[in-house]
This record gives sequence, C-alpha cells and structure tokens, in this order.
Amino acid sequence: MSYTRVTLTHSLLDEQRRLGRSGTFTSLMQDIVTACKMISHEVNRGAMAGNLGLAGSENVQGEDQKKLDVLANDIFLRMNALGGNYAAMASEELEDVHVVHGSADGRYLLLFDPLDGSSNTDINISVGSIFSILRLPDGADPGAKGTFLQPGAKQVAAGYALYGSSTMMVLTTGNGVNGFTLDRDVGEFYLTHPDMRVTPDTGEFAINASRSRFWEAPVKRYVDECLAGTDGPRGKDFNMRWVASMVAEVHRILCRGGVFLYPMDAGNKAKGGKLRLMYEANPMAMIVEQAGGLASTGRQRILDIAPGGLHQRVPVMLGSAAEVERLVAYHAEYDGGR
Ligand code: P6P
Repeated sequence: MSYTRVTLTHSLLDEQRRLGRSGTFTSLMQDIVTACKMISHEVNRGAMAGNLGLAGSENVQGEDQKKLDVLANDIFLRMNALGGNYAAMASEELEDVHVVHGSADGRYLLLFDPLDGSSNTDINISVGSIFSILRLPDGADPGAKGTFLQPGAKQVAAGYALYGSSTMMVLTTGNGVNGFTLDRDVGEFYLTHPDMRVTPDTGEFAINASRSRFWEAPVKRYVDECLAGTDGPRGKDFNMRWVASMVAEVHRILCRGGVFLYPMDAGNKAKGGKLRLMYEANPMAMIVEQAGGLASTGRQRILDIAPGGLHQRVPVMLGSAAEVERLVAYHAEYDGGR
C-alpha cells in the first residue's frame, strides 16, 4: 500500500509550501534520512555482518564504544558532509566540533547521538539516532564549540530514527510532529503517524528504579505515589517501563502518553546528570513540546537552558504535561522547604 502514502520528502515539501518556507528543510533532511537508512541496514544485519560487540575504543564520555557506535558515527559524519548544508557537526562520540571543509554555503549546524541506547545492540532491543539542527549565526566560527552553545529553543528542527521492529523517523521543524515508517522494499520513508500528540495524562512512567537510593526527595515522592496505586494519593494504578534506550521511551510516550525521568541524583550529580543536553535532551524536548507535552529538569524548562558545554549533562523529565507539571510542583515545594 506504499503507493497510497506520502513520502517524507513530499511531507516536507507540503509543509514548506504551506508555511512559505524556502527549500531548506528538504535538503537539510535528505542526508540525515540517507544516513539513518544506512544505519538501519547495519543495525538490522547485526551478528550476520559482524557488527556486534565492542570496538575496543572509548568515546569522549569515557564509555566503551560498540562497533555500531563507531559505524553509525562515521555514517552520520560522511553522509551529512556531502550535502553542503552543514558548516559543522557535533557528535556524542567526538570530543571536538567536526568542521565540514569546503562547505562554503553551509548555514546550519548538526548535532547528533548517532546510536542512542547502544548498550542494547547485542541483545536485539531497539536503539536509535537523535539529531538537532541549529543555524550558524552570521559571522560565527563553525569550528568553535561556543558557536554550538545555543539554547534548545533556537533549534530549527529535531528528530530521531528508531531502529525497532520497524524503522521509523519522527521529525519536527517547529510545526508539529510527524512520524514516518521505512518501507525497505521501496527504500522510502512514508508518512504513517501524522500530527503525533502526547496525551496530557498518563498511567505509565519510565525511570531506572535501581537508582532509587540516590534520588532527590521530590523524585522519590513522585515515584512512591505512582507505586502506591489506587490506595495512594494518585488514586489510580501506574505501569512502569524501562528500555534503557531514550529513543524507544520517547517514541512510546508520543504513541500512548507517559513520562520519562532521568533525574540528576546523588550518584551522577558530579557529572550534572546522565543525559546530554545538546544532542539528547534538547532535540527530544523540542519534539515532546511540539507534540503538546512538556520537558523540564524539574526546575527549568529544558529548551531555556543556556548551554555551558558541548557535552553538558542535565536532568530530564519529559512527557505528558500533567505529570511533568506535578514533578515541577514537587521540586518547587521541596526547594521552598514546604
Ligand atoms: P541506564 C543510553 O545510554 C542512554 O543515554 C539513554 O538512551 C537511556 O535512557 C539511558 O542512557 C539509560 O541509562 O542508566 O539505564 O543505562
């Protein structure tokens, strides 16, 4: 039935015509889409292509790189340099900025986590790629880290690819959120989830509960109330999920609501938290807010954070608006001594 569906390119062109925009977004997205198709192919080949296991190297985060981390990073860098749209790129896997030489007319910056959730690659659980697009400010040095340190509210587009039971791309250019599914036989992404919305209420939360001994009081209060179920202050039962793949958690929230928490806690406070602001929290916050949800540190809207470093980590609480509002209220009560 692919012939009856709208392709990702057509969907972007429709949006540009409707919004009177230039042809920028279509060309900006083309190389990202090709990179994600290539990564999907390599992830899906898995053991058959010898793609599993460790690469024998560490990334800037001090994390052991999987072979697929390195492969996905190389694919993103190479494919997105070809289109000439990007003046420079920043990756979770690289300490420094990657300047795109010869990209004289590159007016954008691309930031990405090439393979998020890669601890799952060897156990065949969903992983994904996350990307964020910023403008190159006039006269700015594309090779300077400071050029990238723009608040998430400045993103012109954000999205992710989810390499799951099907490969999907979810994308926002600031005018809602659309989901596309890859038809491998045709090699095209087709619009299958138009205008994705996060339900304001939910009965499902996602957190790594093995860290409960480290949590701050407002987080513990929130989770304990969910666990108390119908007999507790929430008066209803909750379900819990934890995939250890942010892309999979966010996608579930876009599909059926929910709240995802990776708080800063006593165990990761020295690093500022677990998730990275520039290429994990910011793009996911833009997507969730564009779908009617909220994204906060518990004390600040994520998209308002003035970045202090390219690999800065932040607390993340995002998803159904009523739940994030509750978490923010609990943090305010705690900070206010109430
Ligand atoms: P933990 C994956 O490494 C990641 O950055 C997110 O995708 C995921 O939500 C989180 O870390 C998982 O963390 O502590 O459960 O391994």
